[in-house]
Amino acid sequence: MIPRQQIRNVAIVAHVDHGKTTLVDFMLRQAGVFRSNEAVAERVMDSFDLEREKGITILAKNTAVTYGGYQIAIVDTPGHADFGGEVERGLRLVDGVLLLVDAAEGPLPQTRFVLSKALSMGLATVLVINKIDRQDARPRVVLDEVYSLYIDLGADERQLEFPVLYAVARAGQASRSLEEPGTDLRPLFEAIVEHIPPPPGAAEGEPLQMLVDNLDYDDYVGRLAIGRIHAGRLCPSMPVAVAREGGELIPGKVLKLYGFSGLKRVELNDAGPGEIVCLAGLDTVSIGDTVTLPDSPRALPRIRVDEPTMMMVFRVNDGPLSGREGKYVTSRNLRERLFKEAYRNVSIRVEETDSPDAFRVVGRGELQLAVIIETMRREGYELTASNPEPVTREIDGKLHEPMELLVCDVPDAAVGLVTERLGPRKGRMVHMAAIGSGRTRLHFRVPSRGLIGFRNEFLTITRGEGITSAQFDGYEPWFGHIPKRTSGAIVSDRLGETVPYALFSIQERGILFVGPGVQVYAGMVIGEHAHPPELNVNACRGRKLTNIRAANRDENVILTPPTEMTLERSLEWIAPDELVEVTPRSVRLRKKLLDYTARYRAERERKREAEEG
Ligand SMILES: Nc1nc2c(ncn2[C@@H]2O[C@H](COP(=O)(O)OP(=O)(O)O)[C@@H](O)[C@H]2O)c(=O)[nH]1
Ligand SMILES: [Mg+2]
Repeated sequence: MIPRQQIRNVAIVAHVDHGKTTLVDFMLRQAGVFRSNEAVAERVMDSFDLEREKGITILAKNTAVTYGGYQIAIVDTPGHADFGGEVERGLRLVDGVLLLVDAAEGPLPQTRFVLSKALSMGLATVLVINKIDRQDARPRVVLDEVYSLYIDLGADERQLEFPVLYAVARAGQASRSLEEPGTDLRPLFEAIVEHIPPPPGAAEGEPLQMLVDNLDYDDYVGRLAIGRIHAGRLCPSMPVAVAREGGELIPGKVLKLYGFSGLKRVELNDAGPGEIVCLAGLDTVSIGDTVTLPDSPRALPRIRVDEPTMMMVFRVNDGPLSGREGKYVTSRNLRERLFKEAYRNVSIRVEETDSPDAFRVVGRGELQLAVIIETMRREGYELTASNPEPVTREIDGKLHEPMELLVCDVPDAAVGLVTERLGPRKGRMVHMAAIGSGRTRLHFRVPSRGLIGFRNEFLTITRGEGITSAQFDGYEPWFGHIPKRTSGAIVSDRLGETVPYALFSIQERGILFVGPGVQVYAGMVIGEHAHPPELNVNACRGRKLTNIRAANRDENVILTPPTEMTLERSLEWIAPDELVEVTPRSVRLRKKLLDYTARYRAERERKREAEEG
């Protein structure tokens, strides 16, 4: 058991890309976790496939190092707003945070979110102004901006006395002053030991209380519960009880007890208050439960996270090509998998619908839902997903919708265009300021649904030079109609394989999403057309062959390469009467109603209703 005074539990929080996971790399390295000749992947904590591919952190994960006789547990957290629930979950493990802020970008929406959570939980903070090596770094201005943020968030005097470090995480250097460049991370470790308090003690003889904060799985010992001991003592083969939601108490036994050391789990003989541990043997445990004693149970407050704001309907893939590529295609497969997701992901909710084949999946944003779909398709699932919709609320009898605070850093020349494009999306500018280097920072309040598909548009109009991020920012009365997409769909009118000759003429009518030799079906969306709602085409029509023509039938056909519709792009692009069909090997777009006549009738009906108002 580690004496409580020697424990420091700290989370690293920041806006996305401000350098959290890189800093953890060097903390692990400088704490001697790796052998000097050991090859270690960059951002080693981003161990999840999708994290490595996207270059972002998706799940909060913990590790631990020893420094000068102290056990420092480190929780790396995601910086993207969609994964805010992971930050809230991670903060329940710690007594303080390292708040990282990029010396050029300064505090951004997620900085505000993570700091507001840390301050409201009364956690100690250490400010790390990172990336001071950047050409456009402005550390002094950024320090002022961070101070104003603390004050704006209502930090009390004690919370305002935070130490400041200047760092180059990518070089493993930190320093207390800008004048003296750092050589290693010792000043950071010192600041953690000095300024992050040890975990609060628990009275001798207090019954065991361990809050389950995360779940994992081990092929040998099965489900693992990760959490922090708040009181009492834990050891292997000890009888315990799991206090569940609603007060139910499930008896169990600790099979194995582990601590964390670097990237490894190490077996422990016992552990006490303040330690973050991992135990095996409780197969029904879920996040938020308390592991306590059967004869004197004492549950801790559960982990509550902010309400989700974005919803999609996941449905069994009932398209003509369903079941060809996936292992899991039935509604029973889908239900089991989705409820398992909700079980281990605190910021996801799954709800039944009136159809046994469809489930409402509610989360923090498009990216979070897209990550779930991508993970499931890699596991072998097939499904269809509807376009993302905001989760509305009735407040004082009036329909309200979720709002976002959108911050855009753009080259000065793009200010007008960005503002103009946010107009029809009901975006209102609330603040504008120059941030140097010919760039302007714009703040908008926008309905969440107004931002669906905006990310790609923003990158196009700022030619990739803009940075944008958004953060949930309360509710406002419904803003009325926001056009999701002004263009129409090019729809295949039959089942078959696309041929170059047919595509050649279709491509003049719009942008194609498919090339030749692709399996299509009636009702499948194969491109974008200038005029809504749709253009029905035969993409499988070959050239009428005569003897003369057979020889050189396709020589004059030049096809424009199709626009690749990634999963995220597809989810942003589809209209309410369309779906994204997802299988392990394909992402297709389709109309909800595959039959043209049925769509025609539905469109007529819609128009009639619109006229009747
Ligand atoms: N210039 C510079 N880049 C850095 C520094 N620290 C991290 N980066 C880069 O910033 C990017 C995002 O880093 P990451 O650790 O993933 O950020 P996170 O999203 O906060 O975890 C990566 O390309 C890093 O190499 C630094 O001190 N200076
Ligand atoms: Mg990260």
